[in-house]
Amino acid sequence: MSIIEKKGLVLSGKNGRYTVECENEIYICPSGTRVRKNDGKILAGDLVVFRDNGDGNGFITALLPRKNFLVRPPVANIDLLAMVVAPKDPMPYFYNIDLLSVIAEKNGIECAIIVSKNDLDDCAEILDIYRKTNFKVVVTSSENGLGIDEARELLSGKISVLCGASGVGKSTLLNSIYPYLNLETGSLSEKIARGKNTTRTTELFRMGDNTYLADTPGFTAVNTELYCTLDHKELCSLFPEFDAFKSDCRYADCTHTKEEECGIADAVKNGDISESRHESYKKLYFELKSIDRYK
Ligand SMILES: Nc1nc2c(ncn2[C@@H]2O[C@H](COP(=O)(O)OP(=O)(O)O)[C@@H](O)[C@H]2O)c(=O)[nH]1
Ligand SMILES: [Mg+2]
Ligand SMILES: [Zn+2]
Repeated sequence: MSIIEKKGLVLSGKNGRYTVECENEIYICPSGTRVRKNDGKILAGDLVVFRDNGDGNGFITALLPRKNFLVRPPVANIDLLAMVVAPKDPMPYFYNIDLLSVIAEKNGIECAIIVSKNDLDDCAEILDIYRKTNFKVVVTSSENGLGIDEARELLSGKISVLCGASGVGKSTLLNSIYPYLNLETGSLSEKIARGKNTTRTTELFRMGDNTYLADTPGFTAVNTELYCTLDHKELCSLFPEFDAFKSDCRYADCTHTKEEECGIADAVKNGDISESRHESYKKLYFELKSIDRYK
């Protein structure tokens, strides 16, 4: 009998057994130790080659190259980091958003801001800040349906990681975007949150054709990996909207934190770069600088 090899998308994995989707079918597949030894850990979002056993089971024979991955949440081949932010309940904490955007940027992942709860309060501050970045910004309210189609469109055809502080309205938003999925309120986040306490695996949820979502319970768990991989000297390049103004700095080695005649600081004064983003930059710059990695 000939062996059929197929290409599939890993949705989840635990204890060396993976759930792999291929042409709308689900296969349960262990992976060979040789694959894990040569190619490393297999993550949700990975594309793999597997042997179809013909009975719903398979066997992973190769891990295909990734375009990117995150350590936490552990997901590969991410198209979009969608950060959900509300004007209040809870109040936005812009530093956390910017920190996440830096991690995304470092990993070559596009960022978007989904403003939630627009019915609750004025979103002008959030819009002022993020419309000056290259992030896509969508304003929504699950209460009155504003922006729900636009948010669905934003996520469509992509593997997205949805994140945002607890209570910001992620589960409610997903129910508004995908009512036909009948998700229990909180089901995505809570399912993952439970999983996180015991393992570090993450599950991708299929929301529609070629549309997958991994949502994460909160902002809290990203810092340590970040500090291991980032250098304060590269930080400026991870705030993409700063780039156009760097050439206006007087000093070639300008850190854009306190120098005179700094193109970034001038752009903030002129309203081309948001002050909040620059504040996040400076805070993170000094935090990274103070870490002695060689201890
Ligand atoms: N006014 C208003 N309340 C919302 C909206 N979206 C969510 N909520 C409420 O905010 C609370 C937290 O929502 P939830 O979806 O559980 O947040 P999560 O923790 O991010 O998943 C719930 O009480 C929701 O009813 C919205 O668009 N407008
Ligand atoms: Mg939730
Ligand atoms: Zn400068």
